[in-house]
Amino acid sequence: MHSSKSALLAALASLAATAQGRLLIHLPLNETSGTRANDWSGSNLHGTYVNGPQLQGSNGARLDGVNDYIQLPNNILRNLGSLTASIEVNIRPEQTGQYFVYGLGNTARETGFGYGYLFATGDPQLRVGITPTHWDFEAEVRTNRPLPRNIWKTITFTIEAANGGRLGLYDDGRYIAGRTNTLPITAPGLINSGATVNNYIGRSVFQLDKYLAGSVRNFRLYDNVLSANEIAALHRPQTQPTQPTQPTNPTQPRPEDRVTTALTSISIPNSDNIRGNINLPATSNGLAIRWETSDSSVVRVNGLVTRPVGRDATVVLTARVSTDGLLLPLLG
Ligand SMILES: [Ca+2]
Repeated sequence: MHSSKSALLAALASLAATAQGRLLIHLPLNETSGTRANDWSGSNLHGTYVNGPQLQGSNGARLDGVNDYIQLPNNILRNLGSLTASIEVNIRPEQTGQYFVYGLGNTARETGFGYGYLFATGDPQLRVGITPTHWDFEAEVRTNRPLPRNIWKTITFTIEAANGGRLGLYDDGRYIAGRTNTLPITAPGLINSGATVNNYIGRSVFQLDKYLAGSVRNFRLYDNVLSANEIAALHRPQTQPTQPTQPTNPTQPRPEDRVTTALTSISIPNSDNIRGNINLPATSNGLAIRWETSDSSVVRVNGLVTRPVGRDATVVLTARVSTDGLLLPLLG
């Protein structure tokens, strides 16, 4: 039984030549094995999975809440005057205590306390902040409620240190809060003159804090404050839970139906406004996908994007799915 079909999947209409911020790091956290969290930004700022988180592909990295975290490279805040940091997090009900979704900065050796850092946490309210020194100098933004459990949330934090300074907090791409205190805002790059070694996802810079009991994916760091539209585009619709591997109905679908279902299930986040590399899925509905591109100088079939200079570009990606059972390798 063999069926083959292809579909014109997406016309990438506005591959913007003029983004407001440069993407410094993008960790999809979609690995399924190994200890390297690959950076798709092109900066080669890969992270490291520590203490064995469960790597669940498009469902992200599941951190156990005991000691799992992702170590980011040293000094990633160096030279940053402003930034946008964004992450998707799905926190579990078992999370208690003080914890960070991510913390970038340093831990004081003598005390085990954070000293110079920025962070996001979900409790007792969703909150982000930055301090050049101790916690009581955190310039912060907070909401009035905790991060909800068992749902993917896109949390985006902006720091604009110039022009008097501004902080922003966005929930699923929507601006929800401005400053909630009046402490001075530090440029991220001024934290310990840019030398930071305790850069974590899923772990606090305070040694006694809890670890994150939740899943994370798509950590992004930009070197400037993105526009409201760009931040809205970082949020993607809820990904459906993974389909059960065994259908409850014993009747096997016809091959052509499986192919059609696989093709219609493919989606590319933000395909109308591509700014970084694209996460092109290798499979859909259990079938391998073979990608073709109309312009490999802009978008390669492995999802690597070379942004055209001074113009927008339209690239047609074609997904080809068949039931011949061969897992076709993605070509570079
Ligand atoms: Ca562990």
